[in-house]
Amino acid sequence: MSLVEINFDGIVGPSHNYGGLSLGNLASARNFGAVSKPRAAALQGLEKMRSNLRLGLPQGIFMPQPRPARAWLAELGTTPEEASPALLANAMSASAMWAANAATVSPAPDTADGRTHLTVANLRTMVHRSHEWHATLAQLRVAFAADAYRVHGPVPPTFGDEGAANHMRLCARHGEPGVEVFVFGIAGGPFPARQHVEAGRAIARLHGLDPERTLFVQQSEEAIAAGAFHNDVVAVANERVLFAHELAFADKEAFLASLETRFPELDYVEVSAAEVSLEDAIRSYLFNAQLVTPPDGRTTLVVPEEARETPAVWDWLQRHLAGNGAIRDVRVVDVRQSMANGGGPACLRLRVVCDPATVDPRFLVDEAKLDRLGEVIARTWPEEIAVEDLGSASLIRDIEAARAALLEACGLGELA
Ligand code: SUG
Repeated sequence: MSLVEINFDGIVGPSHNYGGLSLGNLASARNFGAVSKPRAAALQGLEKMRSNLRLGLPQGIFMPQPRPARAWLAELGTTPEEASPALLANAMSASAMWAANAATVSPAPDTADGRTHLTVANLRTMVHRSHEWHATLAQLRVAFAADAYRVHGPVPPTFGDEGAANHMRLCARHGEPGVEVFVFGIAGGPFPARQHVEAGRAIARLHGLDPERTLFVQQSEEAIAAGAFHNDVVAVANERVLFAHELAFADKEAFLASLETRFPELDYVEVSAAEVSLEDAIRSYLFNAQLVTPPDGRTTLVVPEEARETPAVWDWLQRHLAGNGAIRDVRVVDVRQSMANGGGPACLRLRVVCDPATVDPRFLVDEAKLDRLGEVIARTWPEEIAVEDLGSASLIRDIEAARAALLEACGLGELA
């Protein structure tokens, strides 16, 4: 059995819009009311996947969810036609595209029963995301139906859980045992702390993790207050490397000391606040990058265009590359439509270390399949959506038909 890391990207759904629904997510607030471009957004996502395939990385996909979320509206005793504009907006978000919030994943080498465990995130803090888990769970159960996996329902919503966006794993190589780090928030200034420590503890128990190789670390209040609504906005880990902003964690020294005790090979790369302010880090999403190991072994950072456009960030990256730091290469991708809602390259993907032969092949892609998906999207995804039009009957028809066409192209009609 050969274990590799596969990035599963959420395909941007046909209802992608700027509803301004995420308190504490500065981009979402800034772009509230802008006209979205769902077709361009989904095609940008496909191009990011293509670029990662060309790095030699395997690539997976998740399907968009049914929107409007009719089942959720029905639980609330209403329908898309009758719901208030506010409820309808919460039923129309394409936020499931940010697959880093789909689940927390513990690969087989870390777990007591030698299976890969996935716990779907309850996403209870934001109304528009609180109903995602039903469709996500259904999809995970299809993609990871093999014996090699154990897919768990959400932890009780009393304790907020936003999935892999607040989880990091340090290991010598992906297929070897790792140290898992669960990051939680307590306070966030004016903004909510979305990840509760008890959610992480529950997941660690359910996944059968070794307490000696599991850490719980508090995110700094300053980072949340500056707009780091998930830890993956200020830190990212891959194999031996932890790449983080100086102000990411509440008690950095204690965290690094306990991590180094458990994982002496740690290669910690810090960006100081003097070099890159929290504001620039969050605006550019320097850390919401995919830190990956292509087959040539050169640790590569996949950053959004906004990182190149932020001088302090781009200068830092150039200095790091010139100094032969842990990050050997930087790739730039255009995911501007997602970025405008606070979702960078890392938000769009869920990492699963697994044997590709055990994954339902309908969730894996090569370039030819990306071409086919691109054709469906170019033909069926709405070109633009203005928030005022979310209730339009013809738009809703188009959105539902577009998703159905994609499911059919992927042979995943059972998710309808
Ligand atoms: O939960 N944005 C998402 C962005 C999630 C980013 N994910 C990670 N950091 N891993 C969120 O805030 C915006 C929706 C709107 O405003 O319409 C939104 O949900």
